[in-house]
Amino acid sequence: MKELTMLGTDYILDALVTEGLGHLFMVPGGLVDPFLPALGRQAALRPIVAAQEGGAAYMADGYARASGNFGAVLCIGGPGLGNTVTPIAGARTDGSPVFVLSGEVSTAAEGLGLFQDASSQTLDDVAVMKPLARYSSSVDNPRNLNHLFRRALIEMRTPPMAPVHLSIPHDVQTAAIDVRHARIDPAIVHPALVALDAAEASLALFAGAGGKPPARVAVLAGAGIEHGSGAASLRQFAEAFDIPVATTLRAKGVFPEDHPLSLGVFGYAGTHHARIALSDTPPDLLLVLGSGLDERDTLRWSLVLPPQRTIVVNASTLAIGQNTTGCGVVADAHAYVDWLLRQRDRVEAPLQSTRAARTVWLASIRAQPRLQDPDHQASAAQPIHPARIVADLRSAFPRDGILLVDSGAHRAFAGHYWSAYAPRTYISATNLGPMGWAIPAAVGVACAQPTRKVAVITGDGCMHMHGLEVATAARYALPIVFVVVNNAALGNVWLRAHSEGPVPAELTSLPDIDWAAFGKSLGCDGETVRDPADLAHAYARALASKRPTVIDVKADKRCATPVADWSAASAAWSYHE
Ligand SMILES: Cc1ncc(C[n+]2csc(CCOP(=O)(O)OP(=O)(O)O)c2C)c(N)n1
Ligand SMILES: [Mg+2]
Repeated sequence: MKELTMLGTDYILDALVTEGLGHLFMVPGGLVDPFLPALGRQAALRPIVAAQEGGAAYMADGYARASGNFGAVLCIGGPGLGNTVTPIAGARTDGSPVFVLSGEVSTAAEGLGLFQDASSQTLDDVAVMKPLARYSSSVDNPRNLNHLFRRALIEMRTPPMAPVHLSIPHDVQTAAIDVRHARIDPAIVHPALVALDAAEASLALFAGAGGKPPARVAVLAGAGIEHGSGAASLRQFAEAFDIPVATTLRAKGVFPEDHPLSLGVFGYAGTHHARIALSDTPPDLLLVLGSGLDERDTLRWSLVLPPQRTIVVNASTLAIGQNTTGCGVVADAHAYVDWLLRQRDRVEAPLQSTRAARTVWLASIRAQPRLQDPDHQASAAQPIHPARIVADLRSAFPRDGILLVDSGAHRAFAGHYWSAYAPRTYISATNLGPMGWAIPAAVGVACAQPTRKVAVITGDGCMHMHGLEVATAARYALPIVFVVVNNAALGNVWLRAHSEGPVPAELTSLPDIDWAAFGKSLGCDGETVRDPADLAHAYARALASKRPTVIDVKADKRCATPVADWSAASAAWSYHE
């Protein structure tokens, strides 16, 4: 006997709630009209209406990253789905699980010339998403809804996680569905699997060749350890044997950056400590946990990975096989570290016997400067030095607050001068770097973590792209602190272009917009800061406010980004080496 009948829309919303979502990011439109009354019936899912579908998709991405669950976005097909293309590409390259639901004309009307028809007969929304999402399909029959929805969820959450897309025709949205979604067991989609033969082989590297155990053992932790919630296990392992830990920029915060064993970020905008430990003289044994080992994570491939001195742990075989001929372990990074902790008695002797030597090594590294130009953090210059903007925000911001960082020169200043103390507290779209991402993504983060402080470091160029979403933060009373590093330039590009002559300099300059007035006009608080001495007060007021605040900080575009190590590695790099 059929217990219950619901509409397609109700089935979908109920399924999202069953999977643990509390928010749905959306922009309404005719092709998803049936969802509006359905949202009225579903009290457990709060709809957040964004200014633009791209913003809604970025919000879903931010929600996914801050919650550790996934994020969902609802929009019309055609123009609405088109607006999500860059956000979904960004989610794909950063392994962020975003579920895109787009509306479509009724199956019986495909290709007839209906307004906004983007079915497979015309613009083909499903094909648009195919190269970006791991799975993109139309639900062309109500009887397929249940199993295609399950499939999309599983595809999305299977490591490495990826966005997925379902196109829901109008008649499927309004069809009667006589089945309910049953929650997918997390153990199925995120199994704690470790390839045991390879893991066993990795133990031999801890013992060392010829009975001489490696002393200079270090860890490079990437996003995989964050996805697997492995930060606590990593810390336990590092502390058990005094092993120093660097993180990639994408994983900044998975190991507390004020911990005595922290080397900080290795790679783009990273620390001197991480460079000295990992690349100046390669360590005796490097354990790479869940890093894709791309250009930025490897300091432009200046990270040398000698076969007998490297263990690379990754859920993706490709990430291992493409980057090393050494010891590769196909495993979730968290599962591997837990496995290693269970084998503790087998690595205890070599790691304890080398502990003193390792401590001396680390002390010699930490005796050297960690940051490039640390005095810039206290600069009293006007226009304001971006390093000062970052440093004063860090001082004002709680340890467990969540910072989002956008794309531009400000990303390098934040990456270098910010210290993150916990996983998922430094969030950035690292691999694609779409400008403006952080502004809407912060709305998603604030929805996922309503008790935490949320701040954004963005640029004026980024504000031009997605700044309107501060209105969404105001609409839903999310007290996000938006710090606009306003240098009246596409600063990152200007730094390269201005020496090429007046035309390149003009093309990369922007008008000096009053972003505080812009924020106020949209329901936010607004502050303009010209004197660095006023930063602390502006931050304190914004953090105490119940409304979002847009802080327009007049910044100096001429400040070089703190990427000297990166530039040196780039100068030395050759693809054919
Ligand atoms: C969508 C998109 N378009 C273009 C770029 C190329 N780009 C990278 S940084 C940048 C300038 C960013 O300007 P702004 O937000 O003012 O930050 P600033 O560099 O001044 O700190 C540009 C144009 C990009 N990353 N993303
Ligand atoms: Mg700028």
